Amino acid sequence: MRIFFDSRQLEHDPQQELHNGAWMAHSEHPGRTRAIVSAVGATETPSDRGEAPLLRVHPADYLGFLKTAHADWQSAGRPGNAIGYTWPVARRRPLNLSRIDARLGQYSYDAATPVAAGTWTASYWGAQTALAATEAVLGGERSAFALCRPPGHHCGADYLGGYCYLNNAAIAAEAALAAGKKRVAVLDVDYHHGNGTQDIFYDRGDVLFVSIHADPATDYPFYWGHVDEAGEGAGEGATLNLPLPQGTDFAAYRPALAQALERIAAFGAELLIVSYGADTFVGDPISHFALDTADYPLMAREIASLGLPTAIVMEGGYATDALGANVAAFLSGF
Ligand code: SP5
Ligand code: ZN
Repeated sequence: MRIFFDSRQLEHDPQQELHNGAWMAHSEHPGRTRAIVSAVGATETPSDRGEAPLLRVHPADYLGFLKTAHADWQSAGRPGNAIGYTWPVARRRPLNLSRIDARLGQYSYDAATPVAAGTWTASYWGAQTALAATEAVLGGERSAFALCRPPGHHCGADYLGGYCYLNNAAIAAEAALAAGKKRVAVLDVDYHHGNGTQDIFYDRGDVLFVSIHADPATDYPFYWGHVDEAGEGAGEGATLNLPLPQGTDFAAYRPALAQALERIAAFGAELLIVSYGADTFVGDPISHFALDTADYPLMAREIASLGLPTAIVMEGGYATDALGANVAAFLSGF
């Protein structure tokens, strides 16, 4: 399988996240990616397709914010990483505010997603990595892997969150549509609900979003990923959420996966994007499912049995010591 990776993604090195009321070392660190690189073998560097494919998902003002947020933070005399502390919950509207704290609140939804010096550069090359893998499957590859970092599935069109800044899976889906595909499916198997991807395509009938994840009643991101979220307008029925309880092992995961794949087949997708998170692993330090390394090839084989051209995009997975083996195991199933 062709594997795409750009080492500039390592330039994102966030220092801390707010967790249960205290600052903790950030879970989403460059060592994750190094562990995957050393386990998967040779990788290809993506070429630069520019900002146009990013702008199919994210508005220009959001990209502008991301590019300068850390420098603006430093100009305001602040130490460390840029992070918000006030959020416009009521009647959020596109005010053109200049104070960095106001801009951070406008363009984010949590305090777990700092903007560091290398965040824009890393996110940009992460998106290019997703585009390269998508182009490979559009060009006839059966499957390709985008080793993206930072992850993408929690951020929406104009907000960051959940360790995510650019939505790599959504950028990939839009690229496939721009290349002439009529129907694209995104299957999100990260432990956490892919709220950003869901939001981007919620009212769209051309992109099916299916997610298997920890029940948001107990797990981040809490507000999204409940079973009754099924899309709206032209997207009515083109969102499917399959939340599962903490403790779920692969035997209990499998029926949900079968239901997800049935829906994707019925939708008539011409291309599949898989948001793959290895945080469903039993040893993940911030998650509570019980899948094992040996389950990932089985999971992948079932997904591959759809017979669709498939671009796999890396999302979460925080058990760094097992991460390389888990990703390699998943890819081996294709
Ligand atoms: C892409 C992805 O998997 N994002 C996950 C976002 C989870 N956000 C916060 C979960 C709370 C756990 N915080 C633990 C901090 C320990 N350093
Ligand atoms: Zn996750």
